Amino acid sequence: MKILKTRLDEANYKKLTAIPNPKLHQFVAEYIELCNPDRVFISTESVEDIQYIRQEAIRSGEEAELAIDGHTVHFDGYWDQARDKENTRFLITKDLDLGSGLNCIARDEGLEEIHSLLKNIMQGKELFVLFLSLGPLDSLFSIYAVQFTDSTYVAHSENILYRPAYEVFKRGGPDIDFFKYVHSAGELEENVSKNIDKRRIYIDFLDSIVYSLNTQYAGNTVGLKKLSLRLAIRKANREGWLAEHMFVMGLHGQNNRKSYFTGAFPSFCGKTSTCMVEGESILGDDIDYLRKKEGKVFAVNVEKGIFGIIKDVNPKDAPLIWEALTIPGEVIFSNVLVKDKVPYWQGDGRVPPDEGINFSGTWFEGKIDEAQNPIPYAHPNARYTIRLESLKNCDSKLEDPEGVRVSGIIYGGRDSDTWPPVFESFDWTHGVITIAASLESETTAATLGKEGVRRFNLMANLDFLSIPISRYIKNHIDFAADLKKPPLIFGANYFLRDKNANYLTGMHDKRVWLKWMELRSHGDVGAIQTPTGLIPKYQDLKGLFKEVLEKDYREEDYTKQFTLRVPENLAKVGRITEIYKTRVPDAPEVLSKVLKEQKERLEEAKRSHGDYISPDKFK
Ligand code: SPV
Ligand code: MN
Repeated sequence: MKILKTRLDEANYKKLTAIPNPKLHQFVAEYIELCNPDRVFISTESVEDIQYIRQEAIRSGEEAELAIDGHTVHFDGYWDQARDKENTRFLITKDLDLGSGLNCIARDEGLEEIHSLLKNIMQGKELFVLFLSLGPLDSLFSIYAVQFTDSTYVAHSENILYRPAYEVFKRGGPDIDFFKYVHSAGELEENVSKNIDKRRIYIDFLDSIVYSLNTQYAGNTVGLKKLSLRLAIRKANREGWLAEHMFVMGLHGQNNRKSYFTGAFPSFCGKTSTCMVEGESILGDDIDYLRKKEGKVFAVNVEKGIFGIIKDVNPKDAPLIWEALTIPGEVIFSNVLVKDKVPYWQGDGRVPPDEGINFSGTWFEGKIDEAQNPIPYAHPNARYTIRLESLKNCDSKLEDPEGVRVSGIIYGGRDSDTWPPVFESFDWTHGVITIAASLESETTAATLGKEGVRRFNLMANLDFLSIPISRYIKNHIDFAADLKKPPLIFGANYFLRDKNANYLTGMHDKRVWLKWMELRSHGDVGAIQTPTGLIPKYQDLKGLFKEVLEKDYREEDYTKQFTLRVPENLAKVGRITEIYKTRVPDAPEVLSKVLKEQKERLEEAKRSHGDYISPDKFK
């Protein structure tokens, strides 16, 4: 308390001590001493405090105002445009078993390194302390969190993306348990983190703290986003629920019926475009918590905003996001091109200017980087940050502390040749194993390295796993195994191609696949049983194409899309079996059994019908 009294001015001391929580005071004092900021701002949820952070973001230069009221732009450094997997490490002790394949460092060594990097790192800066909630307030799902940051951009983003919880901390007294994040952008040069070689994201489970240093990119810095997902996966593991890298959306069915679905897709595979399709409603695009109650599964969105990929947002393909980005209101654009206070990005449907300011500083057509590579006018991972409520299709249950009842779970990846556009598993365990735990996605030009290489990414959550893979799969299998009517599990693939590499489905067809899944979750349509799962009947899809897209759906298109590709499916079972055999030797026994059964069904079908089996053979 003595430290707090000397380091905080009277108003901020009052705000902090209005929360009667000694653990919190201890934490704040400890890191103020270490980081040594010039000033400390304790943020309540008052309009003035929220407004102060917005203004400071502009005054400090981490954000700049754009032409439209409420819009700002932020740039991350040239080498700070994405999550840093290499320098994201778990601090481990001898008795902390994370299994193999995770990036770890001994806790003593990691803490020593981090604490020495943190020493005086905030000198000359203002520290912001924020109180926030993961999930809706006052709910069984809520996890509370305290964010330390010296970045006005990070503080501002958190206020857009998460629910404020200062009042909850005040009411909760000494009993509130919370996640903690200590972030510093480090030394800045032209408002971006300078010491990228000292970028570190260290996760300490024993203290529920994540440290993030010398970076500004939100995926590395915004504590409640991916940093908390790693902490939450461990908490969920202890407490018997699931923390997932999933959207959650409402699908609108007959007679005003609404059914909620969640969905996991690796980055750049159509996740946001799925939960944003016309005619349905969105609760969240990135992270959910799932819990069971009275034999049913419920989900909440951990966030209340979107930190979304802006590439390809244009009036035709993403009209609702486009609208939210072009009317007055709070929006942070990041890593776009700015000319005359107007932001431009790839795929926005406009002709970009040939010069402006971008993530490389002053940019001009033909500019190259140190490695002689051309610098694009906007980064492919450029983003926007908005509140969900600024979208017309925001679902009314976003803040419901009960969450929404989950009818189905969708897993999708970028897959040119194996999965059909949509299919359902035989049951929960079959879905967890052959769809979720078998999820792969092909690399795109947007990621480093070769294009079209398949990457294993179970539940699209591999980057965030903080428990052994075997345990994570077992938790999924167990989660709904005791439910009479667990959510249905579906696979989706928007990237299927024919032999000549032509896409077999249209951009908007996902609207039909979603409607079919909604009908299935109520038992309103039948399905055809194939060796890998249940697929739609032609007549049902024909009706839906007419109803939803006003399109005549031809049987020959259906046949091409839903033909069972036996060699590709066998190859997939082989790959996945091998991955588990080598990387997860302790995987639950049922995994190899279910994969083996899938293989046998495929081999039998091949004996009867050959390599490529049209759906009518299974009728
Ligand atoms: C993702 O890459 O899955 C994102 C963006 O949602 S990030 O915040 O970088 O994780
Ligand atoms: Mn994500």
